[in-house]
Amino acid sequence: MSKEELVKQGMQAVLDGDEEAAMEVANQVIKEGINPVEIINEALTPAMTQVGDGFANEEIPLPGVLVAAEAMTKAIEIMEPHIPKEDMAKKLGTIVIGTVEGDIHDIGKRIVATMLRVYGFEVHDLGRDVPINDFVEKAKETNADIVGSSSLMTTTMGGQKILEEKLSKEGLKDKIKTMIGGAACTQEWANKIGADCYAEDVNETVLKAKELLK
Ligand code: B12
Repeated sequence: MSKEELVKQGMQAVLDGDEEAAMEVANQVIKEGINPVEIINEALTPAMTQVGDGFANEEIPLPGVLVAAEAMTKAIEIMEPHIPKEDMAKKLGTIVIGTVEGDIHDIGKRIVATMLRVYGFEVHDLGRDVPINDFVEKAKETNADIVGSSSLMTTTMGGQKILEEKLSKEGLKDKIKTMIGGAACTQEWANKIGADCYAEDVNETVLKAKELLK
């Protein structure tokens, strides 16, 4: 099957929230020797973004979002071990990432974590609903270069400000760069709290993470 056909089917599987179809596409991608990154970028992420927008416009109900997220996650789980990894010797840096306390949205953060790994970063993904202290402790433990936090809700983005304050208090702001992302965040918010950078999507995240470490 051609890549174009798999992109089309992958998109449709996520839009329909069809887990079986998404897994079938993932298996086909591996069988055809296609780089899974292309399918994640060209099919799964745009489809999930479309579903997210549909939910925001009240065109897609909540269960529709959940099945779409599940279909996407299953496909990524199958493909992730087959993503060509950069030579470990070329490790670009260490990143601790997570979704802030009180916030369970993790689809975008997981995509970001996967892609950062693909592009040569050592990524420690703390998951979602992560206490702010855990970001700081993990960063110290792993000697992290960057701490990335995701927040999709206005009610939880305050956690990112607390994170900046805690890092400053521990004297770590000079050593560790911070990145923020997720639907609630903007460049203005990053400026306001003193985060080193804001990235709107996965491609910008990878680019800016590389820039931060230059
Ligand atoms: C999917 C979804 C859910 C799913 C989450 C499933 C999961 N496992 O993640 C479920 C159904 C569980 C859910 C629950 C809720 N949700 Co919801 N949800 C969404 C939705 C529709 C899509 C989010 C998504 O996955 N988008 C697709 C991904 C690919 O995009 P992304 O997350 O933005 O990630 C990209 C970038 O932001 C960036 N990025 C992401 N993280 C990071 C991190 C770093 C460091 C960087 C650099 C970049 C980066 O890169 C990613 C890839 O390109 C959004 C709407 C929206 N437009 O965002 C609402 C939305 C975020 N939810 C919302 C709300 C209110 C809720 C609930 C409170 C609903 C309720 N009443 O129960 C609960 C929250 C529970 C909680 N405590 O967290 C509101 C938040 C409003 C606000 N301003 O505060 C939104 C905006 C919907 C709306 N318009 O009302 N939700």
